[in-house]
Amino acid sequence: MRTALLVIDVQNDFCPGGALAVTEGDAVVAAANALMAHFDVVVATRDWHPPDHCSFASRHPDAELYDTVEVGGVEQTLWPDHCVQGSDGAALHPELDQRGIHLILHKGARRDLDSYSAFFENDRRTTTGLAGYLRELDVRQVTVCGLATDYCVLYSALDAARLGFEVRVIGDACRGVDLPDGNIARALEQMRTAGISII
Ligand code: VGL
Ligand code: ZN
Repeated sequence: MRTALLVIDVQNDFCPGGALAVTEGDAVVAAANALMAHFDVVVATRDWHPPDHCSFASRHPDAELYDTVEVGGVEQTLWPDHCVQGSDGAALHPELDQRGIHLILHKGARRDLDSYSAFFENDRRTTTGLAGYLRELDVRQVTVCGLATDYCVLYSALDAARLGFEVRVIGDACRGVDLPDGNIARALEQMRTAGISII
């Protein structure tokens, strides 16, 4: 049985100075680098949106930033334009050690469907293929770190647990958006309730 580290969305746009900056987002880089050597398989994800992605408030002139709207029957929070495919903002943080990464998985690449989780897009049905990749490599235990605790880390960890992996989240190696207020604490509680160890 093998172990995997998921390094979620450690991209410039989620770090200080980025389009959707998470407070201290860049603080996870050193931790992620130090963790990589301890796992058999390392997967990094990149939020990877087309320029007219449905999660961008700029696509919804009648709504406000951070409002929730419905897109094709799926609830969608509206964000600033971020992680546009091929842009500097979408690049992995320059100090993230890419030598340790086996797979870079793009998510959120469909114009009309967002993906917080590394496993399923937000319709909760469209798979990214990651579970199959990990299972084929005999991975049973998945450890999650990265950005943001209350969005992409949360949904990735919950999906991993639901798929039957043993899941751990490294608290020190994650930072969150905390929007709305208290969202990080709620996310940690939700993960614990799902049987995920926050270590
Ligand atoms: C994320 C909001 C929008 C994340 C991605 O990586 O947590 N959050 N897109
Ligand atoms: Zn996004």
